[in-house]
Amino acid sequence: MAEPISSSTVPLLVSTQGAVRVLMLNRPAALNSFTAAMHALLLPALEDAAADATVRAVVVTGAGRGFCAGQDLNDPAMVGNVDVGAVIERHYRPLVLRLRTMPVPVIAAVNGVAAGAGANFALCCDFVLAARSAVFIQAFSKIGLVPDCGGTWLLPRLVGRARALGLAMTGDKLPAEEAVRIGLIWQAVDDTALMDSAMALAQRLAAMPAKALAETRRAIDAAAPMDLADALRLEADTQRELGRGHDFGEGVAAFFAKRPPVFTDR
Ligand code: T3D
Repeated sequence: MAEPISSSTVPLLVSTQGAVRVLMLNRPAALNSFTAAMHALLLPALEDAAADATVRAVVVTGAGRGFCAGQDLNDPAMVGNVDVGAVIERHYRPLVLRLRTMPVPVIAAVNGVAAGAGANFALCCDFVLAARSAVFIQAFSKIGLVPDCGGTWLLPRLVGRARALGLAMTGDKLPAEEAVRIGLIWQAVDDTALMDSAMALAQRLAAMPAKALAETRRAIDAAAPMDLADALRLEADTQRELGRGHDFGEGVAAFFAKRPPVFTDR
């Protein structure tokens, strides 16, 4: 299990509260923008959470007034004649694929501005809870790029083509409450209630059947390009597998015994 890291200069702070792993991006002076050093900690921290059977939910958040301003445009690894595609392949592709295949739910607690890859990093998570003062910005067009970190795939699926194009082409700030209204994120809460709300949701999810939740994400993502017949086949296959697991038996037994279930599959 990862130990809490206390040094304030470490770009990622990792802590554990019960069954919840909390990852805090920690470069507040640069709005927690991603550096190679932060990436070097972030993916392993997710791998570590995925491999630790005691972890049943993950919360990602940011230190200070911002959530994440995307790629650090000052990172020495980025300055000069850089192959931007290589940066995406090296850092963002594995990050997105890891997030979308985590064996436990991941919640983004967006405490402030989420821009560029920072916005799409949050949108890759299973739940996005945002402070009411937070804004989401597809900042890429302002620097001559297209949405990355999964943005081209996620945005139209979340809000439809018209809004995806509007957000991506203008790079305008989208306030948290408007993001909820258009279906981009799960919830906006008072700024002071953000972490308590995120932790309460995480603890609640941690008591649920982790494997079924991860399979729910996988099935919903996989069904998107399928026709109905194939999606029904996928549902049957997934239920067949889950039906053989401990958690299904436990859930049904707990229901009839009128007691809380204890789920363990992962
Ligand atoms: O090669 C590649 O780039 C590939 C990867 C691409 C993925 C991407 O994420 S591309 C998009 C990169 N992100 C951006 O373009 C966003 C840039 N930041 C902003 O537009 C603004 O900072 C915000 C709208 C996010 C917030 O504005 P505001 O007024 O609240 O804060 P600020 O004053 O602009 O920023 C505060 C500090 O953070 C400031 O530093 P200073 O002047 O106090 O020393 C600013 O330079 C720094 N900062 C903000 N964003 C970044 C950053 N430093 C480095 N990189 C950043 N992305």
